[in-house]
Amino acid sequence: MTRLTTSDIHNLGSEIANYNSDLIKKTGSDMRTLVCFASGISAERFAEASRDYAVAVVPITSGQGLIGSFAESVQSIIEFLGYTSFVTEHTDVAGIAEAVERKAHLIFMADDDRFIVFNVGQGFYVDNAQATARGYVAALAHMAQGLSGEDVLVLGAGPVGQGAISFLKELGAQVKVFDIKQEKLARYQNDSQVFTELSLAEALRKYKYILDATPATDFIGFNDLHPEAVVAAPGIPLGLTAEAFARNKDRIVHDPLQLGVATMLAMAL
Ligand code: 2YJ
Repeated sequence: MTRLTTSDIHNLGSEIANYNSDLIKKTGSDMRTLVCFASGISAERFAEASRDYAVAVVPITSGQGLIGSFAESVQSIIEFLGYTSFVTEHTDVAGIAEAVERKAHLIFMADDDRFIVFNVGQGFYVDNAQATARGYVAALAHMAQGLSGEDVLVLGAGPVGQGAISFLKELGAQVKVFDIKQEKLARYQNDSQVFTELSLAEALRKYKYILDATPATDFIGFNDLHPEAVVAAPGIPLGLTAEAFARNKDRIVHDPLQLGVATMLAMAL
């Protein structure tokens, strides 16, 4: 994932209820329902855990340093889902120590390469790429009213694309994958459930359901897409041109952080 900037996430906290309403409009389900589906837990379990779990977010200064309001944005997503959370006063290792002292059960933290949530008591972590993949597949499946037997084109076979492909297979979709780097497709050569596409232009026109897991920008124009295209686009920046986005916006789920973080939370329980 490309490094987020402050402008990608400014107002995220104050806009979260609108974001959720928009998600309901597009998918028929709210964020909570989607992340329960993505993580395979029940709505009851998700609600019950909110009473037991305290969540910390630790700002991390290493590498390129803090992203203004990153930790607070993560916190606002967690709180919107009904969980108690705090951003530690300290950063880095001291922040992790503070989170444990303040009895956090889950600790969110991100540097320039990885974004994880660590489950302290149970000793495992969930990576943002994996969670984002599952969250966006959940959104696509709800927009499509089920993906069993449906063709789905995955663009990009990096960590998010790979995670999406395995969840799509679980859901019984017919997975098609394209990556500009052909060597990334090698892992699917002997996979009878995944078909490798060699022409992006042909694949884009052919398939209605698309999951864009590339970090590339502006490479999908309005006329490139299937007329009824439905798109889940976790990649930052967006692969669709401004025109393609504007003309399909009721059938596109795309955000900088929300669905990925919400799914991390559900998967970490
Ligand atoms: O704590 C902070 O404010 C910063 N260290 C946050 C850095 C956030 N990291 C990113 O945006 C990177 N692109 C890593 C995300 C990996 C997602 N798979």
